[in-house]
Amino acid sequence: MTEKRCVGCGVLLQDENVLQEGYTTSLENDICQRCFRMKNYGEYQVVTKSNEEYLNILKSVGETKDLVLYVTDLLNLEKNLEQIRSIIPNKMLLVLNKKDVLPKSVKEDKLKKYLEDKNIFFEEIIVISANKNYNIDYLLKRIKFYQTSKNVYVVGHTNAGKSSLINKLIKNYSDKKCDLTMSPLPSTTLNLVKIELNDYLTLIDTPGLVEAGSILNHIDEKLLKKISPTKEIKPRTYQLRKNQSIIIEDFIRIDYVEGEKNSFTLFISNDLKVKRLLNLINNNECKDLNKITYNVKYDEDLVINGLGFVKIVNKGVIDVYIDKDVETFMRKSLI
Ligand SMILES: Nc1nc2c(ncn2[C@@H]2O[C@H](COP(=O)(O)OP(=O)(O)OP(=O)(O)O)[C@@H](O)[C@H]2O)c(=O)[nH]1
Ligand SMILES: [Mg+2]
Repeated sequence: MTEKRCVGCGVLLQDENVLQEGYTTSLENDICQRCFRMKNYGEYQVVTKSNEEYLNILKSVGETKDLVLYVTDLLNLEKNLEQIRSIIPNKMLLVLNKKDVLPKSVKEDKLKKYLEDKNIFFEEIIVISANKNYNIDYLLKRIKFYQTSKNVYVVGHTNAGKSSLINKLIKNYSDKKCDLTMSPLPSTTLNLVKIELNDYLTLIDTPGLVEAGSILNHIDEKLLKKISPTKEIKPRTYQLRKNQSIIIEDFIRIDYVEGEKNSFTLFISNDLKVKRLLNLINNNECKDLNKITYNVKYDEDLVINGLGFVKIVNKGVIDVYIDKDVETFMRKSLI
């Protein structure tokens, strides 16, 4: 029997076990039941992939000489972008996706400069929005310029928008049908999916690395939808004095414990509720969560993996209360 794969996520189709990956009611279908439900009803079924599987896929990409697009979500830039280079030494373009969620005032050149200053080696950095069709023409030109063979791989962390980008390229530049499944849930794509754009270019979608430290892995479906911004973020600025605090929904608390009057600007989904506490003493909200203390220098961001970041203008000390498994870190301010 020939193997048939789901056109949405790349999983091997099977009609025998409803509880296992790749189930479909009939092998006549082109997509698995999970993709069908995501596409038609926005219903999610969580799949946990081991990162080992993902790394093996990346290693196999690294064994080719093909051009690679490393897609990353601008709101969730990785702490160590260059890590990918140790697995994939290929020619690589860094594609910064979801430009549309950052405020329009944020200039592309500034974002590029920020990353160039880190001395990370990519052939070129290209800012796009797959959803809003921004800079996709330019990206295609650069793909053509750099490609070393017909195949071009699209890699990156889960939710970066790899499948969305390929869908957009195929929709814009070919009359082929491309139905890669996209969703705000981690691990949507499950295996390699090859899609021929034309005789000279085949795009290969890959499953994304699931970061253990991403908040996406530690919240329920309802919150997941709330957390992924679909519109331009309206930054929310709070002027805090010592002993004041910000609480995001009921899962993150940021206490300003030491320093002069300071400005905290939140770059997170507009749908998330935020409140300010004017006196943190004797208020125990969220205090059952894990506490991390940061010494903030001038002009830094507190990054909350999977959620976004908080720009802090002056130096001071903050206590962050958050689920112990969610990664946070400080970086030089992006914006
Ligand atoms: N605002 C915005 N959202 C985007 C953009 N591109 C993708 N998304 C959203 O990001 C989420 C993830 O998109 P996918 O294309 O499924 O991401 P992926 O990288 O293929 O994810 P995996 O298959 O899990 O590795 C979906 O909710 C998309 O709608 C963009 O340019 N702007
Ligand atoms: Mg995908």
